[in-house]
Amino acid sequence: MPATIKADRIQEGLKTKLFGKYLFFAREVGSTNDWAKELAELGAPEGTVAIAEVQTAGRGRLGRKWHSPRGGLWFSIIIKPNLKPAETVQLVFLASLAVVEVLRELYGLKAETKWPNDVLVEGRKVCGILSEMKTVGEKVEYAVLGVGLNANIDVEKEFPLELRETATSLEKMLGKEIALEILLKALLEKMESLYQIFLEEGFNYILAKWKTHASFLRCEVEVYSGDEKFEGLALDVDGDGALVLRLRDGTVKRIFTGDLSIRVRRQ
Ligand code: BT5
Repeated sequence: MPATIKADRIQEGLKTKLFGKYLFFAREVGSTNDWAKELAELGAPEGTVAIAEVQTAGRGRLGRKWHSPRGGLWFSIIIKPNLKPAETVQLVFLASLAVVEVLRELYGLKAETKWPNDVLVEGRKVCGILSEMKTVGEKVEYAVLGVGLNANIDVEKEFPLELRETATSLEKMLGKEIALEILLKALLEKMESLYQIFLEEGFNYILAKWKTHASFLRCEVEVYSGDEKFEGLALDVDGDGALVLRLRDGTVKRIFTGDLSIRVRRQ
């Protein structure tokens, strides 16, 4: 049985003002994003966290299944940003940057960001971020930022065949289990401090740091976006969070959402 979260330890010594001040824990829920949305509807304040040991209906983008067995870190946080709906993508960058920095600082792992919402270790997905929101007109009433991090997961045993090639876990990378409550605490502290910087300095600071960990930049990549497939050189990620791709015919295209894989790594 993998080590799971010690819920009573999470808030012990937690050095945040907002994030995790209110924390809801369950052994099992459908999706912590859905749970956090319900809490937001009931008036839960910014920084409220919903966390579960197991998700029975964990989701990725476009309703894809997110495997969430015991041992992983599955949580969602309510944010009430003063952003336009299209700008909430910035929170995804903030969250993935926080995960990368924490994995580097706590465990010395060479974690990397991958556009648009992934964190990789040794080229495999260890974490995905899902941002959802409620809007009223052009205003965001709240956003829910879901973080799924494969922590104490035996990839070979717990994941279906198709994921074993593409996914990894901290346990697999470190050869041991980690204390989930220490990881969660570090993540909440990092997310809150980056959010503070984000509010004061704007998105550019976050994006610039995110790019320093983005190994796909300047690589030959392919991107599936909707029904289309694009191939080319990943030039940049711009201030709208769009991938800037130089296509084979030399034209430059901005892509707002999709799935990217690296074809040829840069030397
Ligand atoms: C994501 O979607 O990567 C967002 C994942 C967000 C999960 C968190 S957990 C807490 C909160 N509550 C939720 O219900 N969701 C959030 P996307 O980029 O669309 O990637 C989904 C794809 O990743 C799937 O189609 C699989 O191929 C793959 N996948 C599924 N489970 C995985 C896992 N545990 N680790 C790595 N890859 C996985």
